Amino acid sequence: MRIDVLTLFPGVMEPFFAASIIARAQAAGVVSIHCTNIRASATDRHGSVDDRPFGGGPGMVMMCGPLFDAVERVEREDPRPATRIMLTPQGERFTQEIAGELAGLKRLLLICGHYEGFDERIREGLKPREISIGDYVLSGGEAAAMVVVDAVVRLLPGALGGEQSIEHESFSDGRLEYPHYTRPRDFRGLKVPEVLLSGDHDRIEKWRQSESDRRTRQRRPDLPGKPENA
Ligand code: 6GU
Repeated sequence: MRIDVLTLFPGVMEPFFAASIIARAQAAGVVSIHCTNIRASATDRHGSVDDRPFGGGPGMVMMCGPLFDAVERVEREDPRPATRIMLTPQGERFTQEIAGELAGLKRLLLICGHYEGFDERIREGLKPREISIGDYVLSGGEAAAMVVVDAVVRLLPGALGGEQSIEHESFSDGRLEYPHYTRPRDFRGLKVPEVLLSGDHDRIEKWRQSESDRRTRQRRPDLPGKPENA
């Protein structure tokens, strides 16, 4: 997969993509991530990418020209058609299901805005899929784009190593994950549940299922997950 990110702050994002699982996935050839500064497509001598809103009002608006140019330039760098995604609080809510959908694509182009918003003709002209990561306002799309890239890349075959770790994790089946423990067995009087030390894999599996169900009911009754083997 190839992922392009258009942003005014490539320097904020690059270190994130150069660490941990995303770095490993890139080194393994599973994904390549390219950040492009929208400002490189500005046409005036000040490098303007935003301007005052017609009709007045507060804040600045992302201009059409530099963004259209940046999209067209970056898309020409690779013949595979890119799925355009705009990060905006007005988009559909990002979920694990959408992450899975995006992970099946060959090329993503993420567009990060700043300021008060995008000129509406960016939506009309570029027809991006609009994604929000939740009901709160960020000062720009960068943090949201990092969330989306992280959630997608770790689903790509070969990105994680032990692929079975994905099957059991929270949200993969609409439920929360069961609790985990590691050494020591007794930490300041806090004990590891006996069942996990029993070596009885049937019992352990049943315990994990029931803890997962209990957590989901208690914390996230809105999730669709149904108790398995019930
Ligand atoms: Cl994608 N962008 C911004 N600016 N704020 C957000 C968001 C995105 N998702 C939630 N809040």
